[in-house]
Amino acid sequence: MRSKAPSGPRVAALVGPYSSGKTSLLESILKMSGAIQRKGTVKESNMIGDASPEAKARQMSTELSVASCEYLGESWTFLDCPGSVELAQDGLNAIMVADTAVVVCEADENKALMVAPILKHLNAHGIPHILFINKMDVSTGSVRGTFEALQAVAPRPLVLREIPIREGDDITGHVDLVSERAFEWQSGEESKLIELPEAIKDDEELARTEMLESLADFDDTLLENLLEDVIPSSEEIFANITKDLQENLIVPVFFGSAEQDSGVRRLMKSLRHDAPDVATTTERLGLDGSATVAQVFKSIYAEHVGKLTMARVLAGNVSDGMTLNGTRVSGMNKMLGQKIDKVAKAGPGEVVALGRMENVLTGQTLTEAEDRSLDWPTPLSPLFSFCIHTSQRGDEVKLSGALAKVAEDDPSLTYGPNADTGELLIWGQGEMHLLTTIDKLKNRYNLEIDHERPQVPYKETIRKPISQHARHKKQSGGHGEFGDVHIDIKPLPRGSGFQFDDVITGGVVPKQYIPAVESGVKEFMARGPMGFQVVDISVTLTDGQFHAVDSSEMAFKKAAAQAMREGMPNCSPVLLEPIFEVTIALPNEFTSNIQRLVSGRRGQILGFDAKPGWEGWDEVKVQMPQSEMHDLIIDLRSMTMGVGTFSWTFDHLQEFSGREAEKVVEERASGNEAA
Ligand SMILES: Nc1nc2c(ncn2[C@@H]2O[C@H](COP(=O)(O)OP(=O)(O)O)[C@@H](O)[C@H]2O)c(=O)[nH]1
Ligand SMILES: [Mg+2]
Repeated sequence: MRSKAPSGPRVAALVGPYSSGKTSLLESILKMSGAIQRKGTVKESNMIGDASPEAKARQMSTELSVASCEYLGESWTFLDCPGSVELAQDGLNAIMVADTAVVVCEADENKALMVAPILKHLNAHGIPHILFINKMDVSTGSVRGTFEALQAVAPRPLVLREIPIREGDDITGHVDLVSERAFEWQSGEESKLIELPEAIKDDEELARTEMLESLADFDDTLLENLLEDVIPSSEEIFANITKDLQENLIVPVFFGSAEQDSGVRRLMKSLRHDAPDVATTTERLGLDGSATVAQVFKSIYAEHVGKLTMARVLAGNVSDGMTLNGTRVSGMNKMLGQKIDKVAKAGPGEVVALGRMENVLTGQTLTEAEDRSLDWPTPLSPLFSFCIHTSQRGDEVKLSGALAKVAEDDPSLTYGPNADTGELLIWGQGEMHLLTTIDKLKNRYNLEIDHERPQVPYKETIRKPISQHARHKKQSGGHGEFGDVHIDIKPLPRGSGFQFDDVITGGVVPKQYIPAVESGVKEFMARGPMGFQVVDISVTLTDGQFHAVDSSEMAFKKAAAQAMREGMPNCSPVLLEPIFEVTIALPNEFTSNIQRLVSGRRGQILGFDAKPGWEGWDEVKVQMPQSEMHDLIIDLRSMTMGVGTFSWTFDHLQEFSGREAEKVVEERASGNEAA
């Protein structure tokens, strides 16, 4: 039953945790549709979606891949999103242009939490989605248990569409709860219609009632019927499911095995009947739909081809030679994994790769004339960093060019020099994300990159004031050098920076030399007695002497630096370390464990609250030294099944003493000797 035919090709994003079987599901679909002849396996590393050298090296998807096919005369494009939390950005972007998302997960109650973040994101953007519980051929977990565990973390009501038929521990087929027809799975083939097994009739009835009750929450007629014990027709139920999915009211749940091709046809049929089309999606995105509009969801720099801009046409037609956002479209392609086919024109619903749109960025909306921008997710905040450098001298310029391109491909990657340490830093979502990035720089730009843990930009200050006298005097043949200064060095409150003034009267230090005194002081402050930049002090020039012939700016500068060098060690110098304010987001069942994580890293909890819009999640506000944050995300993830995350800002500098601080100073000193 279908109320109206879908307009144009449809797009489904395959999302879900790492290794749940998204790429395998894509292969199964492509094979079923005839788009590919044979399935590769992840181990063979010739999966349609995992062809880049970085993906092959890791035997996992490291980037979004795009594949199109025809199924029963209708056109589909699948966006296979990498599942790793560290590579989540591509998926968050891809769901924005999809009509539906298929959330692939495993039949394991204990892993349900890993599905929570993507469900929250889909719900937040109102994107219709279906759940596919995969790996039923090997899983020991129950469909029912998994369903309940998923419901506990899902913002929308889940509706189980089928129940399993079991033989011992194995699942051999399913019963469709709408049509009440039973099917036996045949590996690689279409399932066989069988008699509904007597043994599961009761279960089936119970599950069906439950499904109908869920649907009745969104339909008054259905509710009335149920209350009066009127059994609705299959047509009526199907129509309800279609409407409820399209309006993102419910999440239908299917199960199967991507590897055995079981339940995949069932899933495709459901997509075919229930997934919204591009017109519905265009409406959801708030477009009126007459002029040409295409949304860019990914940019790829590919060897030999240059830059490819992946866009979905939402309205109108995009054709080769057309000018979009001021740039001429030069070459249009459709993609099947690595295979690229040239096309001249693409209509509403289609996904195309546009050539040489150099100035167009991921997230931009392409139009011919008007300036438009659709709702687009903000890039994930940086969580982990490395300091990088090229091993080849002279490659620095090449590196910054390559980084610009890689970062354009991947908005969750940022880079730039650290103002305090001068190191070139790359920031991303975790160690694997950054190592993949370094691989890309090597594989695609031929750059050999070394990486290490970034330095912490410690500073230092003083706790005691002092008055210091210094005289710089040199007699060397003709002109000598003479400068004599008295300075007061005083500590200032945190965050004051540096102040310089003078109380010179009677010209004991001539006016023209006073700025030289200040610059001598400043020069010294770049590296205090502990080896770090000095902050939060004031220096006052109180007295001095000059010589009519031998005094010069240079002489006074040297005298001032000498006064600092001699005086500062007696001012009770102390190290300052940067303290960040960190907001940790995590499922509230883990909140009580945060104390241990935070206190183990010299941090302090400021408070916690429910995370707005994320039911069941907390936000914990914490202050923590920057030096303890390098691998915070690693521990946080291992404590929260990979889903915890945080954001941070610099808060203040704080005195740092004791054994740990001494070690920092020692390391700094020995590092200098080596340099
Ligand atoms: N037994 C079984 N293994 C599966 C199934 N689907 C995927 N796998 C395996 O699970 C692993 C991860 O699959 P993959 O498709 O790469 O997961 P992705 O990270 O979600 O793309 C691979 O070793 C697959 O062979 C399935 O239905 N049954
Ligand atoms: Mg994959």
